[in-house]
Amino acid sequence: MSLYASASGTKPDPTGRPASEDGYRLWLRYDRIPEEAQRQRYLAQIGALVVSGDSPTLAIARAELAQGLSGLLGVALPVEPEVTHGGALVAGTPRSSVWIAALGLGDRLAVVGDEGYLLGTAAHGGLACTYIAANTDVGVLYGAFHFLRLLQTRQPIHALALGTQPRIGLRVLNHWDNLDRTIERGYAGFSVWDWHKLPDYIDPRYRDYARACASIGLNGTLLNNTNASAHMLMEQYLVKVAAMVDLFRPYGLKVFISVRFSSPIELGALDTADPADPAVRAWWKAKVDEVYRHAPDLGGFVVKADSEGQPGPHDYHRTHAEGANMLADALADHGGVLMWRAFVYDHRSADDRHKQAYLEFTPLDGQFRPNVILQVKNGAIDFQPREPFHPLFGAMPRTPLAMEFQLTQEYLGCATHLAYLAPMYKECLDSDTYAHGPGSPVSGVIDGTLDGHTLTAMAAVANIGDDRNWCGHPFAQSNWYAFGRLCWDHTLTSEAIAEEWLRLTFSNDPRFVEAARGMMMASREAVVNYMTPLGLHHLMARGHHYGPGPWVADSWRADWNSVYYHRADAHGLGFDRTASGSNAVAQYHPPLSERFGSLDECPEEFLLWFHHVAWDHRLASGRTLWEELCHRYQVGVDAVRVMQRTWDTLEEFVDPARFEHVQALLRIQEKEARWWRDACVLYFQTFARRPVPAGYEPAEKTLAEYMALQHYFVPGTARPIAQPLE
Ligand code: BDP
Repeated sequence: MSLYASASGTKPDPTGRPASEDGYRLWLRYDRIPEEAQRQRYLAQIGALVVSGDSPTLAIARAELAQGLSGLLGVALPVEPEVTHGGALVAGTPRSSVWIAALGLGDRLAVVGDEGYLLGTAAHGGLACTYIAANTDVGVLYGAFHFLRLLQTRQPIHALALGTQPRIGLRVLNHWDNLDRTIERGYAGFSVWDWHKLPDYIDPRYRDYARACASIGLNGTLLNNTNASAHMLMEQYLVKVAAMVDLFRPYGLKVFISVRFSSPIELGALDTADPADPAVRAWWKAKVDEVYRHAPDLGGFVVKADSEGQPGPHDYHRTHAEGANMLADALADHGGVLMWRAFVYDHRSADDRHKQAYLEFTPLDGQFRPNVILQVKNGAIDFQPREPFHPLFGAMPRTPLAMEFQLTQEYLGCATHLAYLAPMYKECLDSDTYAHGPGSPVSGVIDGTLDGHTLTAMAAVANIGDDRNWCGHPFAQSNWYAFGRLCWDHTLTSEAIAEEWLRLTFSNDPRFVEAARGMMMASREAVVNYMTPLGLHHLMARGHHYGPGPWVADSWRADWNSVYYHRADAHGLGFDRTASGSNAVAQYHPPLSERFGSLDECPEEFLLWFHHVAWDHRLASGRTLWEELCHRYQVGVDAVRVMQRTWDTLEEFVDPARFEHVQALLRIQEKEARWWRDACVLYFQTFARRPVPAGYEPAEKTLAEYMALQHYFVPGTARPIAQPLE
C-alpha cells in the first residue's frame, strides 16, 4: 500500500465538519464508519480475514482488504492463514484457498468467467463465513474492491448472494500523455508518468493509479499520446514501458502503447513505411518481437493513422485494412491486439466531415485480421457536448468495434466545469442503431452480442494528471469512475453510479447524496445548453478549444472552422445533413435516417446537427428557433446557478477544502457560462437580425470585445498554436 494512500485522512473537527481532504484518495476512502450500530453489525459478521495464496495479485487483494476493513471497522482484523472460527471473510480461488474449494461453488463460478467473482455467505463444517470467490486471482481482487464498496456505501452484507462479470473484454484508459509530460487535452496538470526517471524510480503514485483502475474493473492503460512519437519504440523507452508492464501486471492492468505508422522511416532508416513493402513488414516484425522481449504480456498497440496530419497507409495508396493488418500480423505472434482508430477525416475531401469515417471504413468490413478492433468515437465529429451516435456503430457487422469516449473535458469546460458525463455515455450506448431492426443498441455492438464478436473493448481518453486530486475538478473523478463502472456493466444507470460515487467520495448522508446527485444529473445538459444547444457543435475557440468561437472562419482547413458547422445565414442556422444537403442521415439505418432527416420528427436536441432551420421556424415550445436559442443559452446559465445554490446548502456535509474548491470552480463555471451565452447570442444575432426576447439578461460586453479575447497557454494545447504576442 502506498504512503500516499493514507496521507489525507479525515478526523472530525470540533465544529462537526470533516477535516479537509485533498481528493488524492479518490473513492478509496476507508474512514471509520461513524454509525456505531452499523459498524458493530459488520464486525459481528467479519471478525477475521483469510486470503490464502501468495501470488502478487492475492497479496494486493489481502493488503487492500486489510487496509480497508481496519479503516472502516476501526480495528485491525486478524489476518489468518486458515479459517479457525466463524465470522471470517474468506477470499480466493478454488486453487488458492482450501476453504473456497470446500464451498463447492463450481457451477456458479463457471458462469463468471476469468474476471468475474461471487460474493456470498456460507456455512461449512459448522463455521459461517462471508466469501469472495473467483476463478482467477484478479477476479478475487475485483471482488475485494466490490466488497469494500458495499461497506463504504453501508449496504447490508448478511445475505450476500451475487455474481458478476464484465460485459466488455478490454476496458482501457487512453492517456494522451507526451514523453515530455505535457498532456494533449489534459487539464489536471502534467503527466503522472515520470518517463525520465523510469525504470529506476517507480513513483508510488503509479500503484495508487493501478489500485484505482482495478477498483472499478479497468484492465488496460494506453500510456502515450495517440499523436505518437516514434521515440516510444526506441529501446531506451521500451525498458521504461517494461517497468510499467511489470508494475501493473498484478493489478490486472494491461499496458498498450501508441505507435507512429512511419516509425520504420524515423527509427529504421527505411525510406518508406509502405505496408506492402517486405522490408517494412520485416522491420515491424523485428520491432514487435523486440517490444515483446521487453514486455511479454503487453496488451498491444493503438494507432491513429491518416488523420490530422498523422502518417498512415494512405500515404502509399493502401487502405486502413492493409496498414492495420501488417501490424496485426506482427502482434499476433505475441497475442497482441491492435486498436486502430477510426477518427479520420481529410480536409481535401469535399464531403461532410461527419460522413468521412463511415465512407472510409464500411467498404473494409470483414477485411481486418481477428486481432484488430476498430476504435470509434461516440460521435462522428469529435467529442462534442452532444452528438448523435457514430453511424459506424451498426454498419460494420463483420468487424469488432470499440467505443471511444473522452473523459477529459476538451469540449466541456476543461477541468473547471462540473459536468458528470455518464448520462452522455449512456445516451450513446443506449441508442438504437436499428442495424438488425429495433432493439439493436450501440451497447450490443460494443459488447459483441449483436454480431457475435468476442474481441470487445471500451476506451476513454483519460482526465488524469499530476494534480494532487488527479482530475483537476473534484467532481471530474466521477467520470473516471463512471467509465470503469459502465465498462463493467453498461446497464447501470447514471443515477446509480452517481450515487455510489458520491457516497464513496464525500458522504453517505442521504440529504447530501440526493442533492448532489441532482446537481450531477443536471450538469451535462447545462453545458449543452450554454455551449451548443439544439444540435449546434464545434463552436469552440480555435486550437485550444477554450471558450466560445462561433465566428472562427480563418483556419486554412474548412473543417477546423466553426462556420463550417453552424452555417448561420440570414435565413437560419444549422448544417443541412438531409438529402437536400450532405445526406449524412442516409448513413443511419431506417427509421433513424427518416427521423433524423425530417424537420418535424428530428429530435430537437439534434435539430441543428441535421437541419438548416429558418429563424422563425416554431419549435415544440411554441418559440421560434431564434427565441428558443436565446432561451436555451439562458437556461444553461440558470442551471449553473442552481448548482451553485445547491452546493452552498451542502457545506455541513463536506470538508472545507473540497467544499471551497468546488464552490470556486462553480463561480468560474457561472462566469464562463455567461461568456458562452453572450458571445454566441450576440454572434448569431448578426444573422438573425432580431432582438433578444424580453426577459433575458443583457450581455456584459459587445460582440467585438468577445471576439477580441485571446487566451494564451491554455492547458492541454500540446500542439503549438501560432498566437500573436502583442
Ligand atoms: C481531437 C483533439 C486532438 C486529438 C484528436 C484525436 O482535439 O488533440 O489528437 O481528437 O482524437 O479531439 O486524435
